[in-house]
Amino acid sequence: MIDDLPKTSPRNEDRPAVSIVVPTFREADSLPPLLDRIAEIRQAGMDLEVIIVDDDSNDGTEACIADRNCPWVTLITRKDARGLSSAVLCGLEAARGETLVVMDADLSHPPEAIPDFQRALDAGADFVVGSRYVSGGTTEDGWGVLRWVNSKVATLMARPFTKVRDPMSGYLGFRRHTWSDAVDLDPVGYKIGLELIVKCRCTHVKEVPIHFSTRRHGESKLSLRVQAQYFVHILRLARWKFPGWSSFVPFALVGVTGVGVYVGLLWLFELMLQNVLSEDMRIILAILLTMMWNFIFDRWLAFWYARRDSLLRQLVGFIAVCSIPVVINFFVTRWLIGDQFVTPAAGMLGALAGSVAGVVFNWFVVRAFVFKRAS
Ligand SMILES: Nc1nc2c(ncn2[C@@H]2O[C@H](COP(=O)(O)OP(=O)(O)OP(=O)(O)O)[C@@H](O)[C@H]2O)c(=O)[nH]1
Ligand SMILES: [Mg+2]
Repeated sequence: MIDDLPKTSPRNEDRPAVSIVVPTFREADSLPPLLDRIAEIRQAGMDLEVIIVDDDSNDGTEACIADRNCPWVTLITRKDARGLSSAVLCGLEAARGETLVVMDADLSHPPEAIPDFQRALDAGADFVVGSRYVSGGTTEDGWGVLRWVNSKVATLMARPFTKVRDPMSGYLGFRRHTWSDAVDLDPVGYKIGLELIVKCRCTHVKEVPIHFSTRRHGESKLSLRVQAQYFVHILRLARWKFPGWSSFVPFALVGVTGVGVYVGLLWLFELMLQNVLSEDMRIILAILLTMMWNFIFDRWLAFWYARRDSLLRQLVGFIAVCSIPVVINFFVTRWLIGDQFVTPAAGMLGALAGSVAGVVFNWFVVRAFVFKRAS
């Protein structure tokens, strides 16, 4: 029995107070019990609609919804599009309520928590998460070690973006204006909650404890491919939220690999080209090839946003900017070789001297003049 509901009178005839968006793929067996439980909340007085976004499951979902003939349930069947996050965004577009809730269809998320979501929003939260990891939240037994570790690692990776204890939760609530203020939503992967918390710039996130049940019907869609997409998602969020660090850290790491490449090339050329090229020429060749290495990986990893610009112009600019550390590298390497150091060691010290001179200066200059952001 659900009583003492927060006040959610409809704003007008056509608009319900709460819209519940339920992405589904092959969940026909879970939908009837889910809708029965939501119907109880409606009967208790909460004005809500349900929007089911199904990716053409062909498992009886359409017949199930048609048979129930509930005016407050809308089924959107996507014929071509696929994916959980984009299904959620599609449902949010169609939702008419002032409060928006997103939940799984498989009964993992108890709909009875929705009034608590509304209360939290009324109390000033700008985002609500149904959480397993706050006091009062629980997870049904039966999670294998692998899944538990998986969830913990994923949660840890989300730490730089939010302090929420359960950012992996797919049970979410927020007001319409929070969602419509979101910028650059990018529905890659599975974790639409994390995407929304970051891109809606939510500062006051409230976690409502829930009991997370294990699904009774159907199969999990959390495949290995979907989990791999999470890394891409985290990378994109990092680039969005911390663009400076997301550029500088790969730039510095590529620089470190460049030292290794340079030393390896010097050593290789000494073994293979000693009788073909002079020492100066071998150093210059190693430097040029290392510069190519750095250019390719910097362009790919550190200055990803400028990959559509002219490659030739960027290459020329990159070589010009690198000329100072390159000259330092050349003379230090040349000076040390044969004196007290064998070639690879001299190369290492030369490259380090060049890198120290170049890492911060080069990054700023290359960023400002070579790999420019589109305005
Ligand atoms: N429309 C749509 N819904 C999806 C898609 N993938 C998953 N879903 C739905 O998203 C919700 C979460 O998916 P689940 O497979 O339950 O993922 P999970 O909760 O992490 O995994 P389990 O706990 O094993 O169920 C469910 O309601 C799915 O039916 C998709 O590609 N398209
Ligand atoms: Mg599930």
